[in-house]
Amino acid sequence: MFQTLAEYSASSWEGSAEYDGLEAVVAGIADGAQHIQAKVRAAVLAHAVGVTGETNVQGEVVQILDTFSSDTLVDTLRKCGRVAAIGSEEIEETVIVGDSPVHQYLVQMDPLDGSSNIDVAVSVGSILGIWKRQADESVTGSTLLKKGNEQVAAVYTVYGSCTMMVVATHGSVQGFTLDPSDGIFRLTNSNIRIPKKNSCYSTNEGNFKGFDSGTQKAIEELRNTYSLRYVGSLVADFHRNLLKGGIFLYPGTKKSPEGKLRLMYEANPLAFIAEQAGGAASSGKERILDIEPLKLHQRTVLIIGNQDVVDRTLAVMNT
Ligand code: AHM
Ligand code: MG
Repeated sequence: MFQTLAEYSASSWEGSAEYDGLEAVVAGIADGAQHIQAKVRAAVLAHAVGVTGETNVQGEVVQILDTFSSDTLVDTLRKCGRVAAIGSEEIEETVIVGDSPVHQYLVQMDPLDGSSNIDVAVSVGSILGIWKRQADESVTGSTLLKKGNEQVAAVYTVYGSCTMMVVATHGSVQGFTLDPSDGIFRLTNSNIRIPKKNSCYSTNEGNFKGFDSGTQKAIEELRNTYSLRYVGSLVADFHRNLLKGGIFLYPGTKKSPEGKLRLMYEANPLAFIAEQAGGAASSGKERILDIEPLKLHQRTVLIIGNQDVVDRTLAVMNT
């Protein structure tokens, strides 16, 4: 029998000072993910695909499901009673929830990553980084600006051919699959380690001309060595590479030197998960988890996956 998420959380975190209250936060995410996956699967029939007519803080078109996913996770995280503040891709300012001693956690999230793929039934997901608040730390807009290496946990979900949730804490990466018969997440992929063998590279080859010459050289080498696999949903590309081995790159271009992806709620959580699974993540200049954040919606170049292939790629890029 597969262990349930609740059983796993209780046996791993209950009574631990480092993870006190994490069980409630992860249960809140699981609850939100269930609602989101149901809405994503029913979206076309419920007339819930398409745009809201608004643009988000990054100037990107907001989908109806982006807003639904953000509101849902803010609500379930608020209700879990352990979260002090939330940063969301869809919300310009920090959402401040509470500052009593039980509000120990800070969450940064991309509520629905890859949402431009929804209309065509391609996998999307949610990405969340989890930090701890110091006991006496006040909760303000800048409380969320902590380095990735201070994360205590990170989670992503994939709404694909099945719904999966991957939960990482220090030294542990566990994969749970939603059982559609009873709505319970069950541990199906325990102790995930990124395979030693790298099988693919994932990047938007359409941007090739805009890359600098070092990046072009590195991609040409990857092209001649591995298969190309690119979904265009970071969470789905990352999930495949984590389970099968692979490297994902979203380099900067002349037009957007910092690339497209966001540091706090895309790069940091996935970098934390990759490192706990034996992989690596870099901005091309430094380890993702060491970047000093300056603003909530900051962008970064992201190169993430198998440690040896990330190292080799960086070496070629920087020669
Ligand atoms: P989103 O968070 O608004 O969905 O945007 C991020 C997405 C990532 O999921 C994906 O890796 C990337 O955008 C794809 O971008 P491109 O279409 O430029 O390849
Ligand atoms: Mg995203």
